[in-house]
Amino acid sequence: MAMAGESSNNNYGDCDGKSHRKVGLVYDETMCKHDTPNGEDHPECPDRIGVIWEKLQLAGVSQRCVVFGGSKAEDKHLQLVHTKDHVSVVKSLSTKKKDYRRNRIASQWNSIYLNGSSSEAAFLAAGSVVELAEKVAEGELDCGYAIVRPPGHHAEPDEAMGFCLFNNVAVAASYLLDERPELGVKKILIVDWDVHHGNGTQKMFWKDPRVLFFSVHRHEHGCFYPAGDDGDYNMVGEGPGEGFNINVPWEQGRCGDADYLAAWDHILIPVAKEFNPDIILLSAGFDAAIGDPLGGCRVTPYGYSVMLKKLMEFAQGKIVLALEGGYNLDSIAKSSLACVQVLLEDKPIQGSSEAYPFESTWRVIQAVRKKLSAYWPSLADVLSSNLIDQKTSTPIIVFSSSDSETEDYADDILDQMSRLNIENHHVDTVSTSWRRDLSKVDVWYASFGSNMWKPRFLCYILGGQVEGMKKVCVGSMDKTPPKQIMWESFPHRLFFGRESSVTWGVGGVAFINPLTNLNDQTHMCLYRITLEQFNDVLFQENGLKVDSDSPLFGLDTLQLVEKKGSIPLASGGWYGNIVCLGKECDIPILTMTCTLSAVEKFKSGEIPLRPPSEAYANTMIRGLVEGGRLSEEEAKAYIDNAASKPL
Ligand code: Q9C
Ligand code: ZN
Repeated sequence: MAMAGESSNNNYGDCDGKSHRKVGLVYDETMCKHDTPNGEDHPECPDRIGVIWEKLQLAGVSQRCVVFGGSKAEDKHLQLVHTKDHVSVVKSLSTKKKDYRRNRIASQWNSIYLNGSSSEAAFLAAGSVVELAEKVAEGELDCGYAIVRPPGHHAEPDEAMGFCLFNNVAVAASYLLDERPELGVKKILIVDWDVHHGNGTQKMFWKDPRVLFFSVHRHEHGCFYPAGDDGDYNMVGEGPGEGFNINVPWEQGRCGDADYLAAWDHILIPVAKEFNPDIILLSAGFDAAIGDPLGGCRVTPYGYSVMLKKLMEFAQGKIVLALEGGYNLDSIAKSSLACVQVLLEDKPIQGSSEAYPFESTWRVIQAVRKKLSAYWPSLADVLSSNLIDQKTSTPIIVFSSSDSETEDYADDILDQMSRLNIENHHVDTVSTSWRRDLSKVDVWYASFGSNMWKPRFLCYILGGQVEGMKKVCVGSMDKTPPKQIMWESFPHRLFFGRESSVTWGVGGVAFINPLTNLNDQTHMCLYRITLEQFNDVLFQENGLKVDSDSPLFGLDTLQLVEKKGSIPLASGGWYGNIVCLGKECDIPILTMTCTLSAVEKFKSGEIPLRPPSEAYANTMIRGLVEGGRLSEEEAKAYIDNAASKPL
């Protein structure tokens, strides 16, 4: 509660002694009423804007902004980009008495649902972006964020699509250019970072050089929504608008901060400098965010804040964000908060991203630069090989090419969310110290289970998933592949136990008895990696996050295991015991298995012995065969033997 004498409705400003920018926010609960007609679940759900608003309030951020309720768009403003017909069809939706009439209309469009409140919400969404853009253009506000739904960027002149009824951002841009010339807005940059291509916006300004449209989106050669060639980088605009349409079409999902920031640094920012916009409108979908169920990308709140910050260098910081997509409620709330904090300029951006762009990202960026260099001289230089050598290669991934590939790895997503959350930034700085030391020491990691198949092991280094796995690996922080690989046999008993695993489903996984037994020989594939990477493998094998601020297995423990041969770790996981199998080239050979006490429990039956699943056994067989260690028959017999003998 505010005390007497204190201003309780101090909308923005210097309550903490610092000066902030005047940031507008639009939020109106009425837009929550647009919903599916029968109450079925849908990703574009009413709660989306509610959770964002709640987050901003709880963080104490909305209180420092100037807050507006929505206002309805006027027909004549909507008709700047939409046909008269389209505007009147959307308007008529509210007067339709029966759902089935609306359902009929919805079914003529692609990916649209409608209810009795859809029309009102659509008019409010568009009108709110218009109002906010007007206030920023006038200088009454420095910048702002319109938390609106339904989204807009898929809506075309004469049709709704992709959850969008009116093209909110396009309406606002045309309003400034055509209806308010006295405001002096002559050039508008529209940036669309929604994971989907802004096909509607592209169409509306296709021949218009006053609007530079930049869309970065998952494209997959035209297989990702809204499928087709519209989002291709060859689509540069036409007539006077030629060169004023820029598409950055990702060839794959899983793009993250590094990929987006590379597109910013090597395409958008240089072009924006040349274009020199009077204002920026941002189609701010948050469905490229990590954890989004439709996007399959990995942009973090930190990534969004850096992208936004870079845009604020233009047009004296006049920028208007309008919410587009974004379907993970937690992700969109956190990403929105990060953006509003940047708009407020109230603290430095904190966080870090350790990954490099994908190889395919550099390919796309180079193609875009080449195509657009005819119009934007700053894109003409060829990118240096030092730069594009900094990349993450894509491991073998078995994914569907649908618009969702995140279902299978919720756990990893949650791991990464907490790791990369801007509120947890300190983790990165603390954890780097042990990493620096351990990155200088090499070890041989001796694998005897599925990791014998190199592509499977590489998932622990590069991240990813191969055939047979039910879960994606996050990979190591250091993605350098193994420096050397070789095979050896060791006198330890191989066996299979546990009912099921997260990665392989029902069936046992491989262990060795930490004690030697000269009657047993276990084939192992040895990978020469750093001790830092070994820890990241250990974390992942034990279901732990890789962002720990201390290693599981440090230099002191390395010394100890070389002396003792076997030591248990405080991992709590199934592979909580390190065994030193000897040395090769003066480098210790380490493996990870269960503890001695677990072996006793396997023997007593307290923990079950179980043969491996087919997928797991096949992965081991592939490793042994492709590694040239055994023939297929030999490999099969070897595993059958280990799986059937009593301990
Ligand atoms: N296979 C926005 O993010 N998906 N719209 C349809 C059909 C539609 C996304 C999938 C995705 C629309 C604003
Ligand atoms: Zn989208």
